[in-house]
Amino acid sequence: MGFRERPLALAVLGLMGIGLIGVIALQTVPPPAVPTKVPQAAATTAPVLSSPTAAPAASSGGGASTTINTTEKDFAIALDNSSVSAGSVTFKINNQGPSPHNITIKELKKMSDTFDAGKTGQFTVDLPAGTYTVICDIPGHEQLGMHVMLTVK
Ligand SMILES: [Cu+2]
Repeated sequence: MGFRERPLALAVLGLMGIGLIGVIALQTVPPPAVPTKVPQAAATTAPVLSSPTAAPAASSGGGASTTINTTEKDFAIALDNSSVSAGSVTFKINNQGPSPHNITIKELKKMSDTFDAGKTGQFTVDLPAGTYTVICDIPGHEQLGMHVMLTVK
């Protein structure tokens, strides 16, 4: 190492020293302050004890009980519900006439009273699952249009 190169070497050493000091200085700078407040999310993310919200429906212990509003006229039958659950089914009959009409479950041969024009009444029958034809049993009325399908499931 020649004499003329020493100042350069010293300079290099000096720069290295400054650099080293700089590195140390950077490493000793305290890290940015970390927020010390307790995260509020902890409370809201705590596991919530789940309670059963969909308790099984209590069994009725028997068949369903269904009401079907039934309108009769010359010559048609209209049911407000043509698909019901098996069990006791009550037809609430409104005869809008002018002829007398009844309600008959054709397949079961079960028949209501016959109601005159303008009269109302009820007919309750136990219906197992199946597909039924609801008619008016008065001769000729089914053929004239008084028939409707009822599904029981
Ligand atoms: Cu009829």
